[in-house]
Amino acid sequence: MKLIIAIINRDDANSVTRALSKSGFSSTRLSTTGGFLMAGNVTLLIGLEESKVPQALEVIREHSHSRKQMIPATTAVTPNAYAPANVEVTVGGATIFVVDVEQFQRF
Ligand code: 2BA
Repeated sequence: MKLIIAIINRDDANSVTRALSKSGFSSTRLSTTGGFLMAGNVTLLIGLEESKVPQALEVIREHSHSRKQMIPATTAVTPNAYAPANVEVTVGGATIFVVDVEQFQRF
């Protein structure tokens, strides 16, 4: 058994969880915050059989979109006085970890 930990954009969360559910995957949704942008995102926990991992990843991929976001260039990041005030970063689609599950119990 595997556990997919998927960090996705808040704006994609409903669409991803609906599509997962429609495809027969259970998921738990956590409200999380990215350590870099300090902006809200959503982390999904999806427990599933190893053989189903590719299918679940495809569903997540289909419904997660990357976005360009402007962030303030702090002096710590760009000490140059002529540096732009904002810097563009590309966020997502989804950041995925697939980990082994040692035991799965439901009481
Ligand atoms: P944040 O940490 O808020 O990062 C948002 C976006 O900012 C990242 O998008 C990346 O484009 C950029 N970024 C992050 N750290 C940076 C740095 N030190 N310098 C320059 N740019 C940086 P994504 O890579 O798509 O990540 C989206 C969210 O996924 C992250 O939000 C974080 O919550 C999570 N994440 C990404 N990589 C992770 C990792 N290795 N471990 C745990 N969580 C991760």
